[in-house]
Amino acid sequence: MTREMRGTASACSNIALIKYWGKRDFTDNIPLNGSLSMTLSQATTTTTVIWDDTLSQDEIYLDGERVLDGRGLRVSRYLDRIRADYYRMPARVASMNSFPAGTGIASSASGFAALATAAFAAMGEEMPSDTEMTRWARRGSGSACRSIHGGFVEWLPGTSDADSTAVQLAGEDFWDLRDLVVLVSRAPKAISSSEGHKIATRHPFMAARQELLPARMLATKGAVAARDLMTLGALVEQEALEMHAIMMSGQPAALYMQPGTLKLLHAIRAWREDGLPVFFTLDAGPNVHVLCESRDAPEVRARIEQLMPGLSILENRAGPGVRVHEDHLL
Ligand code: 2P0
Repeated sequence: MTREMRGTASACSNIALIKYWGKRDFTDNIPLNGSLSMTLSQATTTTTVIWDDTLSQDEIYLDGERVLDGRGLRVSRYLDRIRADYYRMPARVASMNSFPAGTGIASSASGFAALATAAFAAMGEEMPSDTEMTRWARRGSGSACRSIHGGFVEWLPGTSDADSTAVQLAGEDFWDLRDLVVLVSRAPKAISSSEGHKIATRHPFMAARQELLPARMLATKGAVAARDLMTLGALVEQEALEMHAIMMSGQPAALYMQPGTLKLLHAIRAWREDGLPVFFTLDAGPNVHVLCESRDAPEVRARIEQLMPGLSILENRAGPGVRVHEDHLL
């Protein structure tokens, strides 16, 4: 009897409202603190995995191209961890992003959530629980554990591989919040996220940040539960700027913001003074995530286009969790 050894999954990226920046453990991606995210509907990775014992080594394709560099190695190393517990055979892996690579949208979050899920789906056995899948995704890339779930998600930091998992706080239909990702710059990052985590972990401000975070997390969860954008937005802006303060003052320093980033942050604050409820957050890069209610999204988009003509804007609502399906790439 032949067995289907092929599986495909799609996962959305996510934007952290409370950030993961600094790790307790670098092998299993155990964070220093909990984080909270919104899953992004328009930033999807689809991945197919085929376990195939006729191959002599893994074959990895990203966006249609065979990759033989560090990105492929990272996928193979990850598959080694699954192979250590399950099938010991090579795999053919193909992955496609719905958003262009190098835009600064976190493709490792959607990428490892989709890869982990596709790898297990390809085994043709009963899937591990969602909680177990958040663990598998996290081992690939920390923020990927939050992309297993849709809507609004909390990563409970735990202290070890056993208890660091992500849980859904609210589904994608709970609140029609919008995140307009404004692609301010496509320049490659000078300091990678993995390097950034190391620098942050040894940063002298980190101890103070850890003291502040429990209260901020509680307030942020309360604001999401109440669908209270004014409270949420204030917390989220403070959080984003605090993370960038640590990035900018680290050794070495990471200056992710570009002139366009600051121009937009100032404009968002001015629009708010004008009565438009709009807020920002930032990732480890120059692009701005502009948060607003769905009813204000057309006005916010028009103002961004007027201020900075020609920039791409990716408008997200809260997206779904990872899905297994039959639309295979291979
Ligand atoms: C986050 N970021 O919470 C934070 C905010 C970027 C800024 O998680 O080393 O790619 O793969 O666990 O998940 C980016 O770091 O790091 C990130 P690894 P990851 O979304």
